[in-house]
Amino acid sequence: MNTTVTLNQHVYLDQKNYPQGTGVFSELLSEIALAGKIISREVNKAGIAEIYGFTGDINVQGEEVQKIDEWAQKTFENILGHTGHLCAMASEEKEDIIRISDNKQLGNYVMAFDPIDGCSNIDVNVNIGSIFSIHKRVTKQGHGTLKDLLQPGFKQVAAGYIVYGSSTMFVYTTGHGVHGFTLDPSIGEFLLTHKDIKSPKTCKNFSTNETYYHEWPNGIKKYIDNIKKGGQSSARYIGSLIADFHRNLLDGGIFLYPRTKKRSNGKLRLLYEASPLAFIIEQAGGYASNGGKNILEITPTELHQRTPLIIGNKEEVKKIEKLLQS
Ligand code: FBP
Repeated sequence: MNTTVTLNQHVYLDQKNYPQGTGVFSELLSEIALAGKIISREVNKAGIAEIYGFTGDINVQGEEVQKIDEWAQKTFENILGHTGHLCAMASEEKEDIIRISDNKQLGNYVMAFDPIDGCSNIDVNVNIGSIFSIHKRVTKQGHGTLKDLLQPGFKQVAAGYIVYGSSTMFVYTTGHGVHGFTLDPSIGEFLLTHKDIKSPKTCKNFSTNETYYHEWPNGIKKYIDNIKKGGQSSARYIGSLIADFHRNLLDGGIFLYPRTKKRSNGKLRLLYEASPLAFIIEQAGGYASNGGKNILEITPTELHQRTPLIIGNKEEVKKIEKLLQS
């Protein structure tokens, strides 16, 4: 008989890997999962709930704010701000640090998150996702500061994402493998369906927006030209990072959003997108690079820093690093 393991049970057991486990992670991850369930419910009825379209505001990235993005932002902020385990948060949608309310308890962790990644896809019913990254604070007490949030990825203590697709999945790591859970809407629980995910050794897919081909560095052009000649990988690009990443994680592949002439630092954000996914892929046996350096070794200097991102099959990412250096 198959044993059913819920996300909460799994996190609780996972925590035993830490000699000083206090139950904090169990609570944090289960609150993130709660936010995910609420967002999933709304995403599933987005058309009916009238949350398609824009609010009329422009966010810190200079992009029009989608209604669903603003709504998901508030959901994360409200739920996670009440846990008592965070001393600060940062979101792709907010210019500054999100301060925990003065009447709430402060904890020892900080969380960076992207409430909805790829939200421009929601109006056309394409998979989207939420991403989170947790660090232990480095300041001693009080409200968290930039110092707590601007830490390199290798210091993350947990990272994960929720993908809102044909089913809703929660994928996380605390540095002891990568585990995936599928939401059973009939009981409202995430159940373990993908234990100890390992990135396949074969590179079945390559995912990139080839519109930028003429703006790419030569190394990237060469790599993509070669991969096409080889004929062993298929082009698969959804244009929704979590959807592309998730498919490649399970199926084998590589995702590239390199620098271009117009975007010398790429498009994706280090704190909210690249760094958490780099932690996950490394735990699954893959690798993430900015083209010259391991993403996890980059120390951010600002909250909304962008980075080129090449992530997935380790051998292929290393190959690209070499091409870019030659
Ligand atoms: P947003 O945060 O504005 O949604 O941008 C992120 C993203 O949509 C990723 O999900 C996706 O991988 C990428 O941008 C697509 O960019 P492009 O349209 O340039 O290919």
